Amino acid sequence: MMTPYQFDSAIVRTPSRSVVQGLRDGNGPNPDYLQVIDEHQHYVAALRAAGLAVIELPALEAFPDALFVEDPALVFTQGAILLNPGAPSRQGEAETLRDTLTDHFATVLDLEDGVADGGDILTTPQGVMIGLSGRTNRRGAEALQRGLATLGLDSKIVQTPAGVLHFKSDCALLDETRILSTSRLAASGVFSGFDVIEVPQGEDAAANCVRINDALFVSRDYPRTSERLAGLGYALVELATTQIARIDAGLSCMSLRWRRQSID
Ligand code: CIR
Repeated sequence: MMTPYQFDSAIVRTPSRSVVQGLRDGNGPNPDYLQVIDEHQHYVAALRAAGLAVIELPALEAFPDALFVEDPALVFTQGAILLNPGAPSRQGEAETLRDTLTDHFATVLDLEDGVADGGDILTTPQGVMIGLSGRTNRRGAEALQRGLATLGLDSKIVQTPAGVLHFKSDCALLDETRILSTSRLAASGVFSGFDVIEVPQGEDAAANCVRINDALFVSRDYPRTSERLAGLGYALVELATTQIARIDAGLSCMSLRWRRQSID
């Protein structure tokens, strides 16, 4: 598999005013709409600065969480897969991406069974990991394996820790050999064969960073994680995530990223 953090293209979606009603675990405060817009605009600017051509889709008031385009679809050089998000309020989001994906990919597959969220999918040089979670069930994961196989991609099904929204809420690929992970996920042994960097205690939400070409996008709210990663030589792009964190989101969630041509 090609290096899975080299990208030249991305899809994002402008936040809607309804984002203040975005799903969250618990009864925390609403995010502020204008501040979400600000966080999103800085993120899009960082994608462009990293060299990506960014397709910006319009806000969808009917779907408060639709700015998190990572969840309703998967994209690869080889093709795209429309998923079936596990949260009932998000299930219509996949269909809203169909035309855009058809415009940019020769192959667009549909998840044939079950539910699965893109936030549960980690693409590594060793294959695609599919985390079972409250949003991705076994039927969805197995259907996804069939779709990935159609695209020529190997995958395996793993478990997301209990109480964690998505597999990638707790981990990210840093480079060909390294994974950033929370201690609770690393302890499950899913990353044997990788060099695992653990997120410092108390900064679990920092695990949802995203490597894009030479840049590592990290949240500026987790200074000990940033210090650790900078010390390892990564070129950090620090971004505000305080508002999207109120609705359980992080940096990977706000884009679908791919490379048009394989570089193998
Ligand atoms: C949700 O609960 O679906 C949204 N409020 C947050 C989605 C975050 N997406 C992700 O981790 N990939």
